[in-house]
Amino acid sequence: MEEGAYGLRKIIHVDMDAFFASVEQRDRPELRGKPIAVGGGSARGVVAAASYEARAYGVRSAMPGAIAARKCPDLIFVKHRFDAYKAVSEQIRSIFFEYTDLVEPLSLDEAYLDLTHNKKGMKSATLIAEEIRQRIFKETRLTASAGVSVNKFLAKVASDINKPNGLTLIAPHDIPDFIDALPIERFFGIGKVTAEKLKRRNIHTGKDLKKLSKSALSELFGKSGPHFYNICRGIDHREVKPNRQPKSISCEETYSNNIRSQEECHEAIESLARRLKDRLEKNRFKKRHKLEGKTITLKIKFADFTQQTRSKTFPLPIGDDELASLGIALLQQEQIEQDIRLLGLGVSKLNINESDDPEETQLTFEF
Ligand code: DCP
Ligand code: CA
Ligand code: CA
Repeated sequence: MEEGAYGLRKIIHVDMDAFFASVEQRDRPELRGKPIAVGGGSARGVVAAASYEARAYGVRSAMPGAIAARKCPDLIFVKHRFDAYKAVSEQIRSIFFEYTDLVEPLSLDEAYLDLTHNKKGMKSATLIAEEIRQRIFKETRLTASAGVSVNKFLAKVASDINKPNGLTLIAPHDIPDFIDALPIERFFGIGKVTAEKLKRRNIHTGKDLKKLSKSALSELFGKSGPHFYNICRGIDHREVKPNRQPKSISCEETYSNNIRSQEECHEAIESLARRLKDRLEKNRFKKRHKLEGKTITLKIKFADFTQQTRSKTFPLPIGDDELASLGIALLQQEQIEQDIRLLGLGVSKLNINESDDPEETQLTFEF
């Protein structure tokens, strides 16, 4: 890809085709070529995924099963098998990591990759995207679509264009025309409601969107206004952020005056436990998972700079309200002979893999 006003990055977005439905058709040959819906089979259930055969009848994800059945009388409802999807997700992620560490999964079936400096030293992001799609097919017998461009916004829009089993490149010199012609519904982040609002103002394409002033965009999109101002000009500086999961979460404090008494120690640990709880809560909110640890660790640095860590692991995750008392129990485990200059409290063996997928939290309906 050539250099230009858009920057030098090579970003791809890879997304599996009809993900849950394709996994079911792969594993149950009798479902191949048939209209199927994963989920939506129960009285109030909603369709999670529809095979392409079902989509031809207008069946879509998030559609109530009853409506889907009316649209497509031959629709076969299939129960979800989350473990199978998760296994495929891990397979594709390990393929991604062979090319770059800058992999940002958005859900089980899709990710952004920054291939500007890739591990294979390949120049063409398009060739890598094609290679990745072939590897995915070889290893999982499932198809993926990919978009290649200079930033996340364009790569994501591109991956949708030749779906299923397609590859789309939006090269720098094509960007202005591409965006001008792009219907507003195709802009990631413009939902149905906003799209209707825009259309009432006679805004249908990227070209129309570009005519809006910064303040008009901020009125429409709130704090995302500047983002929309940029993306309709093909500019998106957001980095591909690998969401590395923490292995442990801890807090520590070095005391300006060494701690001597048991009381001071208890107070210090209680204060650390409050901070730790705070950090756990913030991470839970950000990452949308339960985030609790099974191991608690107390770190003690003494006046002579020697250091000790004491920990205990439990069969069940530790609740926030137990952090202080467990920390104090670790302190009391062994006689303290010296003044203390630093204390640290942390949890590890985190349960981050149990529900760290946005997909899973997105599943608010029944299957
Ligand atoms: N999913 C879900 N609930 C939704 C949307 C999706 O449970 N409201 C699940 C089922 C999908 C998977 O996530 O198979 C991936 O979602 P996509 O939006 O990528 O849709 P598909 O992969 O099914 O289809 P496409 O080929 O359009 O990407
Ligand atoms: Ca998909
Ligand atoms: Ca997806």
